[in-house]
Amino acid sequence: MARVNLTLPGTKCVEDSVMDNQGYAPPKVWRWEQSSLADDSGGGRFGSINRPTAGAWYEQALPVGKHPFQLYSLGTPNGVKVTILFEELLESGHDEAEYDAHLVRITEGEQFSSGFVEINPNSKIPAMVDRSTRPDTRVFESGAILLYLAEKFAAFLPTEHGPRTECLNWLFWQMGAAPLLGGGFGHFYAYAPEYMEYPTDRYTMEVKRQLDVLDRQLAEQPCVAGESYTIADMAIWPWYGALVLGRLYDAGEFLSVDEYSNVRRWAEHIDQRPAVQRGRMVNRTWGDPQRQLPERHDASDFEHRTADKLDGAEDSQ
Ligand SMILES: N[C@@H](CCC(=O)N[C@@H](CS)C(=O)NCC(=O)O)C(=O)O
Repeated sequence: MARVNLTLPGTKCVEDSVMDNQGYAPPKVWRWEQSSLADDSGGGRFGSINRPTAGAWYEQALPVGKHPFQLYSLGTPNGVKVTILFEELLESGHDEAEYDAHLVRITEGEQFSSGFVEINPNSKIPAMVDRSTRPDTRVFESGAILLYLAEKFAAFLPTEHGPRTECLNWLFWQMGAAPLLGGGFGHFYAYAPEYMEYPTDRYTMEVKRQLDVLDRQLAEQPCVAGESYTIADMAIWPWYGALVLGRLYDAGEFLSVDEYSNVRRWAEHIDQRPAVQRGRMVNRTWGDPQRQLPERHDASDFEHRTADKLDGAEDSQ
């Protein structure tokens, strides 16, 4: 295999790094070794749901509730963005934003049912159907869902050209940045079957740079996109807010998150919002049972249907 031997000042020789990696060299053509990746021992925590092909694995229709919006999700940071927005809309008086939140257990492969794939061919939560339109409208990708709802209710998205553009700048920043935090840093720090220095260094560097971007932005203003709280804050908070609050990957000390005092101030402020506290509970199946609402079909569910009040609380994720 030919490889350029590239050495930059202050870096390790690329050739050396490759050889350090237990002698692994990629084959000419990569093939899916189903046996090694089909369970959690070989492919990391999510090894059992990884396949190199798209499409449904089995036939099953999605459940449908009574409200205009049907959300199919799980209380991960990407899912929480949307449940926070729904709860904020309801809190601010948009009664037509009532929603059913159905649980999708991604570790069980429920995102590969035919019903789910019909509304999101990419098989990732969150995905949503708006049943108040004719025909129904499917929306997938958390950023697209936030934008869709914000436009539909003319809320949490500035209308003036300049501020609206700035809000969308940060919304799309989050969509591009978070895979490096989740799929990069989080995967190698928290989920990979063993610790590896090269990817850990690479993604730690990037995540700290992203936190610095946010910290500088929040030094000048209370919210990410300016004076007002918008869908940009709702998109960024479940990832970067959770990180500085020490709730993500147990990585607060490792990343020295206390260095980012403006991000912390912003994160703590948002954490106090009642709608955010409710949004964090929806489709959550781990942690304190009183803070888990596996499915939400009514506003009263927060009081009556938390995991501690249901038969047999679900195991943590
Ligand atoms: N860009 C997508 C990412 C969604 C995503 O990665 N969802 C994860 C959970 S946070 C998922 O469904 N994973 C299941 C899988 O990979 O099969 C979004 O923001 O909606």
